[in-house]
Amino acid sequence: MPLNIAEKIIQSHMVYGGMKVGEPVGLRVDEVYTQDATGTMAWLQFEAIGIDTVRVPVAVSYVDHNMVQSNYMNPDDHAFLQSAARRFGAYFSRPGNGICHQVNLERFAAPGKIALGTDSHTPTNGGAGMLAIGVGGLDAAVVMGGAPFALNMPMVTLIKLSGQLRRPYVTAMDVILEILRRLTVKGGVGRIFEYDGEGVASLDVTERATITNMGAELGATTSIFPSDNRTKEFLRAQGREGDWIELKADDGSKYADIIDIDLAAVEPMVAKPHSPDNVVSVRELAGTKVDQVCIGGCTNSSYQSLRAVAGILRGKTVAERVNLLINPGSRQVYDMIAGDGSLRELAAAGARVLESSCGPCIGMGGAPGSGQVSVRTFNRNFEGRSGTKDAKVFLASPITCAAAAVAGEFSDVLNSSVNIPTPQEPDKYPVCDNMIIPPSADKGAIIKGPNIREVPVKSPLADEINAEVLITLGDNITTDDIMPAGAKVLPFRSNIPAISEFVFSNIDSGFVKRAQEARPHGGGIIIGGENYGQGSSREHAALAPMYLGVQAVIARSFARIHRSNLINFGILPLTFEDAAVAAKISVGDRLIIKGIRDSVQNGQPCAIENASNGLQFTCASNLNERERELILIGGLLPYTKSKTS
Ligand code: MIC
Ligand code: SF4
Repeated sequence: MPLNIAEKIIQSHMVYGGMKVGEPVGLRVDEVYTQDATGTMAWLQFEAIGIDTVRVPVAVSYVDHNMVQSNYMNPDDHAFLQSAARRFGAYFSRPGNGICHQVNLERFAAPGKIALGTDSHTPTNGGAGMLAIGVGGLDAAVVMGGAPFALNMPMVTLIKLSGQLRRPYVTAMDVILEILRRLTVKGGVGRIFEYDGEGVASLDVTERATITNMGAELGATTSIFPSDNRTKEFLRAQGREGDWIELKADDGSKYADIIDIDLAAVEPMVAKPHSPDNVVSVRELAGTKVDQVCIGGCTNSSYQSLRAVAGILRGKTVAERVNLLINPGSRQVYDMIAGDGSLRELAAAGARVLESSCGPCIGMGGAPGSGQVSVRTFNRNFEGRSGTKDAKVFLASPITCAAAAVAGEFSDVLNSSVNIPTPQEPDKYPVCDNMIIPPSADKGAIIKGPNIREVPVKSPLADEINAEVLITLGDNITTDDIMPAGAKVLPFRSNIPAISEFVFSNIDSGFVKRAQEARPHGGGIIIGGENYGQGSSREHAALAPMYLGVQAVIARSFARIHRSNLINFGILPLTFEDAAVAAKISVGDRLIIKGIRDSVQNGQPCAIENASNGLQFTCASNLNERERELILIGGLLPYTKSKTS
């Protein structure tokens, strides 16, 4: 049977199951990587499982998210991660080496292989033909312990690229923004996007990676490009030609559907506040004043991008009203812009060049001022994520951003006289892995600072839930809404009791108090809309509510990673069979779900009574066999321990 690329990789890694859409499939994984903000939990969980050494061919622990070190907590986390990598046999990418996805693309991504990463933008590696999937920390820990990765087989959608980009004005960022405009933030749920068509050859690996990176904003399981001569050139330039294999879909392979994109017709695009799918052409915004510009992040910080930005800024000064911040994606990129004079051009123009880390993208510094307009090459512009609640954050290409930095306003770059060099892909990247510490035979002790606390574990599912509705929400609630990040909250990622004080704090300051009061009286229930939990992989958005006594989330639909995280921590994700009943549920109502263990076990709908108004309704649990076991026993950690003991 002819297979597409995703099916080829899945078939060659299949441990159990099949490739029937929606059915469970277990996969052997070639690489697992973590980053610091999700990694401390992942490595604590790995430790709790009680296995000596990672059982995947490659495990890498990156430090890139929280590098501000405003007190002991953050460097303590780094020390813990370094000691855990040494103890358990993982590579350790030291702070300063760069953003996990960019560094992984440079140094580890390999076509035809499977990677899991504890970050939703892991699909960046799909630019090099790797099937790379974002997961919660506990999923990663269990796979590092030797278990297959459990996934429900996604549909595969073909995105067929024709034509060529109108370079240098139109970039890969504009392509993915155009796709987001068409498909929205829920358009990719349950799907893998596979790219093909004659336009593919015109994109280099870093451009492809921009597109697969931001496929996460579509809610997709992952996105992947073929592995062709461009992939080979990239790997050769990284000194890793040996990792190359050719990868293309068989003639006659099937897809769930096909989307056509003519690259020549793509215009410079911008996502307006506060969602990555709120996309318009930059033309429509020409003249809108800009106060801050941020360039970098894991979406658009390759050497080629920064070289183009330096070209635009050459000999100019950043507009008086604008603050320009730049995070080179990796130390390799930093090295290159330093070597070719770009760094000097950027600094001379007034750019504030920061370290190779996530920085302003996750609100770790670089917050805009009150009500300011910030335009960023990043992938998310959720309300408040920048650290400033009333800031208006736009997402755009490095070209659009650099032009805005100089002009102090958006401009129609396509029809402007902006002079932009078209940087060529380097023949050879400066490879130096001295910031990556390889696994060593000398294991050493694990170092845990006082802010690093044990992972809380839930008790098995009770037969009855009798809990209070804590919050009712609309569609597309993000994990940033549930569990904010940023400079104030991120330092508590290793301390669940402390971080739980911030659950929903950006959208409902009374939530935590209500949850704490409800906890001794049966706990709480969250009512969501469509695509509940979109965005990041942070399992804290499940773990902290679990710690606060949340028993179930009832929504119209869930984002993939968050749904898995809820199940992993024993929180029941239920979907309304009749969505209209949601309007009859209010904060403070008591919901009673009787005989719930039986309903879950038998895959039956759960009958729910709203004791506050007598409303009776049903919800589906839609759990597969493994997920039922997880929910019944209280989550993935007790489940894994029960299997290994
Ligand atoms: C993000 O971009 O939201 C993050 C921060 O990288 C998250 C991970 C996290 O919350 O630590 C993600 O994308 O998964
Ligand atoms: Fe870091 Fe932002 Fe990328 Fe998340 S999206 S990994 S915070 S740069």
